[in-house]
Parts: sequence; structure tokens; C-alpha cells
Amino acid sequence: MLSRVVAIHDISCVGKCSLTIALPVLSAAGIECSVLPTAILSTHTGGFSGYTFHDLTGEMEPIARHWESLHLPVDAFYTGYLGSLGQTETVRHLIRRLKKEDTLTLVDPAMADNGRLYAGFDGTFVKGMAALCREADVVLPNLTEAALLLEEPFRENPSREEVQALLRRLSTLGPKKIILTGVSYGPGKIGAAAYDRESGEFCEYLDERVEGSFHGTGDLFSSAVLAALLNRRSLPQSLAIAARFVLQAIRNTVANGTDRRYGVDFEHAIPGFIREVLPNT
Ligand code: PXL
Repeated sequence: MLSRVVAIHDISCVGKCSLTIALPVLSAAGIECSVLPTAILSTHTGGFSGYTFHDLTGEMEPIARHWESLHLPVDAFYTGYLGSLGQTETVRHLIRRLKKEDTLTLVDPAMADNGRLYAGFDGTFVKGMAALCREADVVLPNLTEAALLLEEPFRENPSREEVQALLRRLSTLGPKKIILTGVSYGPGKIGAAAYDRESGEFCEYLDERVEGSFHGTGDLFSSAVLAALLNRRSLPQSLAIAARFVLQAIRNTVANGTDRRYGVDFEHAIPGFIREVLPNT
């Protein structure tokens, strides 16, 4: 049966990320993606100057009320980039009201990378995002976001033991599954590590590191992990499927030689992703 995800992210009109990634990736994986846009920007905030930003907080509550009146069944909430501190509260309450016992909540605390908060965010926003993470079943931070959520200093290349300790500490915030991205235990490799608090198991998937920074890959990875989990792939399988999809998109982008600010060429990696996430097609 078709699952319905409600994706709560911004619309960056240009520069593939957030909803312009969540929608095509989830749809390709056979999942209905309903949207709750948090803000509309002319481009994302990571590389273009002069971008516009229109906050949509005022629309969120009326939309949620209408959905409540429809008794809209939601299989998963998927939150990403939120526009303001107030929105972390709005989203937290909205999910509480609309979720059922078996609804999955995946929070990607999209707020920082490479040791730095994204433009426009501060320490109070981090606290709001940490409160939202406490409501989640699955959280998916990168190393920078993990340090911020735990109020610890950022460390660039933690060892496997340090990563596992970090995963355990993150699980004490509340979520059952923690997936940490940007993990690398040596030169030339990068990937993700995860911890399932219920089974007590750790897993990881590392693959080739392509040098450089590629915009939107965090959103691509999160969307692909959610797509895999909803297609009943295990946590280790979901990490592997998502990481290979992101790597292929990065390889395509390098081969094309396009301006990295416009995002990665994930479109040509979709057929391979579908073969892995929907193996019977
Ligand atoms: O990819 C994360 C993201 C999402 N949305 C907006 C962003 C960013 C990262 O910079 O600026 C608007």
C-alpha cells in the first residue's frame, strides 16, 4: 500500500535541497509526499547572495487544522530545514496532534554543517531543534548538528569508538534510531553510522569520499533513508542504499562540471536508486 509522508521543509526555489529533493525522491520510491512548506526562498542560503525569504509559519496552523478535520492518515512526518525558532514549536505541536501510534517521525535537524550554523540560526534555535528531536523516532544529524544538539564542541574526525559513544549520547535525547552522517575513519572514505537503541546494535556504511562540498546531499541522504525504511529495508540496508545514491549523484555532478551551488545531479541516479529500494521492479 502507498505510504503517505508529510514533509515539513522549506521550498528553495532554485538550488536543489529540502522539498525539491524530498518530493522527487519519495515519489520515485513509491511513497506519497504531502508537503507542509515552512518558508519560501528564491535560493537556499548556502552560497548565493541576495536571496529572498518568506516565512510561512502563519499558514502552518490553518493547514494542520484542515488536515485534522479530514482525519488525514499520515504514515510518517519528515522534518528538515525550519525557518525560525517559533516553527520548531509549531511543528512539535502539530506532529503531536496529527500523529497516530504507528506514525514514524524522522527529524533531520538541518541547521549546520562543517562546524558552522547555517545563516540566520543561533543558539536558541538549536535548543528548539533539540526539543523537536526529543519527539522523533529517528534523528539524522551530521557531525556538526550532533555536537550542537549535545552542547558539545565539534570534533572533525571522531574515531569509531567516539562515534558510537556520540550515537549513544544522542539516543538519550529520546529517539529510537540515530543516524549520524559525515563519518570517516580514514582517508578516502566517508559515510554514515547508526544506532538502534531498542536492539542495542550499531551499523555503518562507508564508501568513497569525493573531495569537496556538495550542496543538498544531506537532504538527499535523509530522503533516501526514509524512502528505504518505509519500503521495509533494515537500518543497515537503508544506510547503504542512501549512501550509494548520494555517491552516484556526486559522481554525476563532478562528471557534468556544473556549479555546485545548484545542487547535485541526483536525477540521473534515480534509476539505480529505484532498483535498490524497490528490488521487485
Ligand atoms: O540543505 C539544507 C538547506 C535547506 N534549506 C535551506 C538551506 C539549506 C542549507 O543551506 O539554506 C533554505
